[in-house]
Amino acid sequence: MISDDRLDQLAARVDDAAHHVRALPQLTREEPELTLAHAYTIQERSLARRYARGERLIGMKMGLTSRAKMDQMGVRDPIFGHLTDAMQLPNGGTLRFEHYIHPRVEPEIAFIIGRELRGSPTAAEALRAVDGVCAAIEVIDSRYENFKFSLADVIADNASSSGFVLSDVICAPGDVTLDNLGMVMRINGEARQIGSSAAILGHPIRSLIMLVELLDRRGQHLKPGQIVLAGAATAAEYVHPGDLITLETDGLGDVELSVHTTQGLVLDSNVVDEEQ
Ligand code: OOG
Ligand code: MG
Repeated sequence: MISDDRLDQLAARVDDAAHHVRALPQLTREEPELTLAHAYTIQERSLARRYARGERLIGMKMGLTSRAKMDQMGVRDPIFGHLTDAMQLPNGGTLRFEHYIHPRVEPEIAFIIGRELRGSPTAAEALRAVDGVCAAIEVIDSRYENFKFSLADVIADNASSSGFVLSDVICAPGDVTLDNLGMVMRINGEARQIGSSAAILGHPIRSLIMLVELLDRRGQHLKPGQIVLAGAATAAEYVHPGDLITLETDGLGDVELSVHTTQGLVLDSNVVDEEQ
């Protein structure tokens, strides 16, 4: 039996790893009995520590919603995580490499929620609750050594959430067909991942529905204004200082992010405190 204090301790451990940019052994090595319910509790408590530092919840993300991602990570079940304002980077902005352990990028579709969404909605109900749809690059950064984890580990680690960039163009849901929307992610001009929105559970709206159902089981729901990332359509790519990442989509906007280091920056916890 894992005690409540122990869950607090594990939440502090994953949060410290993220905050101080240090890789961590998998929690399930020490706690092989960790259940998915425990893992979501650790996730929530690690988020509480971010809120205490002044971060604000602005949305949710789904992960492992495509076969490509499941195969890449060796984990077969969709999961969700929380997005805070500190994770959002401007389109065309810069990712500060020192603030991440081993960042990877992936092409995504994002929904902007217009109306409260709870329970187990139909596709039509889910679409009616969506105000806007846009393209996104998600930056994931597992806090675990070698980017390796089990299902419970990755849930406890807030589904590797660490950054995201939305396109400037936000389409009305009626103006875009999401069943087979092409996406090309380039690094330094070279096409590295080519995919389709169909790879996301057949249609990204299914990912939104699944998120609402998973939240409902924990007595939660989506609120107006929240951003939802539906999960990557393709495998993720590691990025390195100097890289320029672009995402082009058919009908949704384009997204761009560059990766830099800051010469001479000495990383200590104060710097991370100021700049995360
Ligand atoms: C887990 C998060 C997966 C996605 O879009 O599938 C995810 C990971 O791969 O580290 O964000
Ligand atoms: Mg993702």
